[in-house]
Amino acid sequence: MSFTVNKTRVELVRGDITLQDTDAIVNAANSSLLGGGGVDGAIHRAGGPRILEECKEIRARQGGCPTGQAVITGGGNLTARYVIHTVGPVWHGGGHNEAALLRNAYLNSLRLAHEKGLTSIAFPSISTGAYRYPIEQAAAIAVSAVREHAENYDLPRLIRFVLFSDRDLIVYQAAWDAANPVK
Ligand code: AR6
Repeated sequence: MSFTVNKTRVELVRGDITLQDTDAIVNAANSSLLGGGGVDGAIHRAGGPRILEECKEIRARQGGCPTGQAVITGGGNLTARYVIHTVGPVWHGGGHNEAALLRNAYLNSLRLAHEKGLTSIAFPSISTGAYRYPIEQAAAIAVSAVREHAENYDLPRLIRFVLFSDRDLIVYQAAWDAANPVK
């Protein structure tokens, strides 16, 4: 599925984020920036040790990455030239500012891509794995943050959601449809 918002194409696909040919891929990292499981582990495995070295340099400078913020490194051995590491919230029931923090994770990643002049970026489903954010709610936040960025900025020109399962893809497609009813 793909859609156009202003000058940006938004795509929803099933796939593996480590294989994307976009300028940047986004990592669902943790505040330590030292790696982990899930998509974080897959990106560091596929990208090689250079990415972790850069994460450690950022840690030394700013002491990690707070929830909702984002930092950028090179892409190491990946096809993507950059990895944007963002930290989504852990789900604690919804009363701990989770929605705003998740929205910030998307918007701050897009802001970094815009500042770097990147033309394309791929996102995984942030916070919906180990961090247990209910995917229907997370998808609604993700698609509205992406739409908001695309309405206000011309870069990146391509924003791709890369969902890891058919079910996740269906949930994101439904969220997009719900947020963008056919007029
Ligand atoms: N490509 C695309 N999506 C993937 C891939 C992949 N290769 N691998 C997993 N996913 P998670 P979180 C999906 O747990 O919830 C890490 O340990 C997965 O199916 O990776 O934000 C970090 O270090 C799920 O839908 O991220 C943190 O400690 C989605 O990616 C913590 O997990 C996110 O799942 C972050 O948890």
